[in-house]
Amino acid sequence: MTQMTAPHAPITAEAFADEIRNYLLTEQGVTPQEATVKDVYVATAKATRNHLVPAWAKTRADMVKGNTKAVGYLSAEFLLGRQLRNSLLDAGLSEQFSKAMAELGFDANEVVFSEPEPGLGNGGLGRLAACFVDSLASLGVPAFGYGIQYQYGIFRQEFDDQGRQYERADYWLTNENPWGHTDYNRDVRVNFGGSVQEKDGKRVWVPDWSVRAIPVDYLVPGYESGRVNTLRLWTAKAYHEIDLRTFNRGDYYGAVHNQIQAEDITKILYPEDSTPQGKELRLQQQYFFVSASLHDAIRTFYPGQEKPDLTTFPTKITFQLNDTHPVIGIPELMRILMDEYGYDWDTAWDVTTRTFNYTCHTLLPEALEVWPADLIGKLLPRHLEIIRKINENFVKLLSSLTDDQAKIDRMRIVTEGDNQQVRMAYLATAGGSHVNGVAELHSQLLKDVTLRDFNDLFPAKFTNVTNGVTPRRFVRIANPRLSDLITEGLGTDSWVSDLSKLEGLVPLADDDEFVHRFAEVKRANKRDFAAFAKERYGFEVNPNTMFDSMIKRLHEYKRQSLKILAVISRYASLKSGQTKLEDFTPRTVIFGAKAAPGYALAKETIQLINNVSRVINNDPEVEGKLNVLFPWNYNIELAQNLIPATELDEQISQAGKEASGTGNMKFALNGALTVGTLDGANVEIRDRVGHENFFLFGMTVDEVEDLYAKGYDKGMSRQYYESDPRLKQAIDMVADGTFSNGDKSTYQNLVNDWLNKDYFMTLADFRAYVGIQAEIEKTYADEKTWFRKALLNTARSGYFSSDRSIADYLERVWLTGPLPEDEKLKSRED
Ligand code: GPK
Repeated sequence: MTQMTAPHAPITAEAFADEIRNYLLTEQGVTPQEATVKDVYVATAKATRNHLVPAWAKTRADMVKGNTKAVGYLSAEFLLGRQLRNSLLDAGLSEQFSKAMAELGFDANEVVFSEPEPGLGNGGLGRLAACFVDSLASLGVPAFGYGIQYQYGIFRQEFDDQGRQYERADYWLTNENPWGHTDYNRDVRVNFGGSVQEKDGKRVWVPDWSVRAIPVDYLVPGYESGRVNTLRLWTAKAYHEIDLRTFNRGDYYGAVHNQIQAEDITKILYPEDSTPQGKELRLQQQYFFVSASLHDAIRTFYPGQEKPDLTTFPTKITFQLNDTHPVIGIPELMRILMDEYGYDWDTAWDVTTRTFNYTCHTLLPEALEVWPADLIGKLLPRHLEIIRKINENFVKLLSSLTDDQAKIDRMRIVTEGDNQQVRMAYLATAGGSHVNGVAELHSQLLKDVTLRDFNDLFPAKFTNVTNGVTPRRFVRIANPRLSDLITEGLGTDSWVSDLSKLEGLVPLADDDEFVHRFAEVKRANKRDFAAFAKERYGFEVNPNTMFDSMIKRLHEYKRQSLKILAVISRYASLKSGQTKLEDFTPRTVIFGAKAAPGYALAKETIQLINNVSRVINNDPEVEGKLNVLFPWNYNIELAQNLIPATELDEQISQAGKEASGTGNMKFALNGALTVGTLDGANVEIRDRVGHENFFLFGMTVDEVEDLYAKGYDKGMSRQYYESDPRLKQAIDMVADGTFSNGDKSTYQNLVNDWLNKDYFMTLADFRAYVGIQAEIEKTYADEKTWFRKALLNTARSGYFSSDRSIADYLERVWLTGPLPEDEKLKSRED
């Protein structure tokens, strides 16, 4: 990667302060003396954005006039996190910002904190999309992110006095949003409903309602690439907001019915992660943003052309389907090509299959979306016809490839019989060029299990791209102390754009002085976190304890219950004197997790964690030794504060269930050691950081399969409960009311599940987990050894940069690259 400058002439802090004053006055209408922190945030955001706009316009122009195929990343979620620090970094204005705030008399951090966090995603999948657009821009690849600007993002989580989760709406857009530019002049009509009619031998869709899709553009600056891409998030508006005749009759609600129906489409993010509900509004959302995006791409790449040659479309842009959510784009592009531009089926199919690629993010069958054919037919009748024809042709193709009728039946895109279903993962696999999983193990299991039949017949479609995370947000910005130390150790800060350079730190693991300073960074970050936790949550945190974190969505397969049972067991043994207080490594155990609002067992687990925390934290016998924290509303901000302070990271999913994980990468980069199973990207992290620097435990995928074959989930878990006294004691404490003021019914569902089903084998892995924790404590007792291992985790995790993931996609899937350098330099001169 070449070293590039920021996309603008650098300015002084004084000049930047002047620009901010100017925005305050001309747009907010306040003097610096009158301005509040929020005013200053908005003005600073606008001034920063302004510096990026020329490179943004240039990047778009170069993309349209050049010959470099662009990437369209279609995703229902982009979990961005706050924008200010990142935009300042990429605009080369970070230092000017600090000084300008001092000059204006404002606290820089307070200004940063006053930005509401855009939570337009549920978890890993949405955050990955945000990392990927950052890396695309940083590599100089022309790209659009396409998605939805939800008016309400992921819910705000709060806990009631019983420790139960409740959800509040996330009002992130109630104040001025300086980052999003609403482009009313580039709207797109999106149609729904109606029927298909025959006209002059052609099938014609006659929809019965439509919605106006309006783009809201976010700038996606690259780090030192001189490029700024676009994240285009659509918002829905009605064409006719009010029906005056109805209003005049006195029916005020009826008069705005149209508006409500239209605007509901982008009202709220569905909060289910990995277990979507097949709701009609969700299908409306999917079609809405995908249809608008495809039309937008055609308009962008064939400007002003009445009859564009769309057979060249796959040379202009390649679309990545981020999971099954945008897969309706396949029949939509077919429809656009045939019905709007007059191409025949075969040409349309050829173009479509060369345009799309599909990333699968799961192995859980319930996360692979399936839509009732009736529902698609009601909302998108023409698309259902097209899907049926795709299915018919696909079955014909299969028949020419195999005689195995059972296999052909298994592979149908549309199921047969009553209640026909459309399997979106199969549609994506049949209708795109490539299919990839998100870690090596995951991609292998996709080929061997989930999409096995497809791999048998179309092996060339399948590939792997291991996930990655952006080092800008998750190291450079989140962990400035570590960043400075790395830069010092390497003698350059080029690692921020080429993370493989971290490897150069490996020899420093034998330099006691450097390891000591690495440890000092961690300790300072722990003190910072303790202060943050005190201020934000009112928690008392002892920074002289081991920080042990588990942050991720609450899901049975991720096994927060394994962690909490081990904590309970440890607590019990401290109380009974089985573990001597003086032999014990004091720990602060930190959980962060949201549960889908309708996921009962997950919510019960949250309640249990909160009450275990309450009991342990109020027990003077273990004070200063064991502390359990559950900061509510886990989000990007909390991640950025906690990850740099964490020493032990928990990645303890049942083997074969976590597709990749990305938190695991963020922790390793920030010098935490992982305790984990052989699952997802844990496998690759362990191979890279060294097996001796990773705490492995638990069953493997094969062992899990063998245990299912023996009938584990049909009642075998009880044997584990009966035969392990520590496990039995922990579960009994949950059942007997220790964590519910004596009430035995509070955790009844959880206890029942553990003893009778335990599908994800928490009980079967308990012994191994408790065993590895003892080993962890032994290692932690020797500080030098621990931090040497931690440093090696940082040094050897450079591979997990999302820049590397994007480079892999470019080579294996998208078959394109950065805009040419000379084009950029030339265009910057003219
Ligand atoms: C997978 F299927 C899904 C989903 O609906 N949401 C989601 O966040 C996650 N994911 C996987 O669970 C993680 O293992 C993976 O790292 C992440 O997607 C990104 O690929």
